[in-house]
Amino acid sequence: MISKKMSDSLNTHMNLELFSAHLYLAMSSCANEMGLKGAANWFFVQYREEMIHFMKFYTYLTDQGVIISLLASKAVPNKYKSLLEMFQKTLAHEQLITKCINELSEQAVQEKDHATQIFLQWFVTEQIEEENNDRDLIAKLKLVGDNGHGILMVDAEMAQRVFVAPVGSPLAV
Ligand code: OFO
Repeated sequence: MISKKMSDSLNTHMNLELFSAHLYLAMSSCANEMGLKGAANWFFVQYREEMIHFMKFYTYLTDQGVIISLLASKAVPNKYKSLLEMFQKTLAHEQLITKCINELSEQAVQEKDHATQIFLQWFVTEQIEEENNDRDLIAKLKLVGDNGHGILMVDAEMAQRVFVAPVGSPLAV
């Protein structure tokens, strides 16, 4: 049985995953408007991944008999100067998510909540990949700077990203 304190913390984080989805959907729209169709695709795939993360929390909580609370979502930024700025903001956001996941894991350990510890393990690993992807793209975008041809090459690479629903994921949105 999950404690009220633990389920409240997971519920709060579930809403943050939904915020992440909205953040990246808005970035997809911005990239599209900048003419960067590959980046628009990359952020749209990221949006779909965040919806899976959201649904993983939703399913875990409902499977534990918790009635979830959807909080009013905050407006997300939708103005960026460059693709580099978008990825710098993305990395900062993912570092925040990593910190939150680590705090949730710590709470689960303190409460000796083994089920929640196991549930969170997937996210601990996932966050390494999330941050690493962002750092790679930031490094490439810094290398090309303002060179339009270089940006289009990075954009073409981002067009290759394909959404793959994780095995056993609750919902492929
Ligand atoms: Fe759900 O990992 Fe990003 O936010």
